[in-house]
Amino acid sequence: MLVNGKWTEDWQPVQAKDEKGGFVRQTSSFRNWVTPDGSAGPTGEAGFEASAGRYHLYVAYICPWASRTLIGRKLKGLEDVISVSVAEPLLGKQGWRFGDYPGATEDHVNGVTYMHEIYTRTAPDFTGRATVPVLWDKQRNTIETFLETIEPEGIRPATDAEVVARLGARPERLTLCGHSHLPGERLLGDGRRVANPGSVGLQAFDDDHPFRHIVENGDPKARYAIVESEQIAFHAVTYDHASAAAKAEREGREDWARALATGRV
Ligand SMILES: N[C@@H](CCC(=O)N[C@@H](CS)C(=O)NCC(=O)O)C(=O)O
Repeated sequence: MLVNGKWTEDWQPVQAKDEKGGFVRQTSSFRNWVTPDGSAGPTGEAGFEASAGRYHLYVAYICPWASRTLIGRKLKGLEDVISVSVAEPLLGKQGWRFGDYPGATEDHVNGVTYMHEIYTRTAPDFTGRATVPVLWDKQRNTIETFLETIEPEGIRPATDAEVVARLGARPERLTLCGHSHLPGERLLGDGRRVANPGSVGLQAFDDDHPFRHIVENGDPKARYAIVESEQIAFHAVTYDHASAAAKAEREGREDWARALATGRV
């Protein structure tokens, strides 16, 4: 199981029994509802709107609860609407695994090897079992980058439709975002704007979450932006990047040293 986000090996699942030996169902950790308009259901957070292609189901065929969700998906005609990844049919030392056991699949959405990684992606300090089934919201996950979308093929500019979906009903005329370190601005058809001021500290990096991708601004200047009465001015300033790179090198970060010196990985 996971303890404060760390996988605890050799833990064997022990299912609770009542005094007659009957099965006691454990309370699910994430219990939210998908509703027609994203309003709250009886429990959990609001905001999970029914939307074709938005959700991904993680199952293991050996698990009766997971199999029931597959039956429900089939009976409701949702096979083209909800995608599925299938874990291998054994609970190993690290729990459910995506691998090459016949009938199992890779994790098509997050590219993880173990189911517990899905839990810590949502709740980095999660404590509890990493069970199947899980219904995963692909849209919220991609909010980590706003003006870009990260896919198995790498990073690409988000489409306007993706940016609109991430903004939801936010009324603000200007939304500032971060994380990708790529300065830029997007004006949407409804007049709302989203801007990324860029990064002061790091002009290039590579990352493997949620998929391997590379970000490069191509020069070492520090980026920031100033917003004044709805106008955003982007700045790229020269500074003593050589000293910063030398410090990174002294501290054993050659990757950062190169990124600081050149803006490339
Ligand atoms: N919260 C789930 C629990 C389902 C469940 O217990 N799944 C089992 C397999 S049938 C599991 O993933 N066990 C993993 C573990 O206990 O570590 C539900 O009620 O739907």
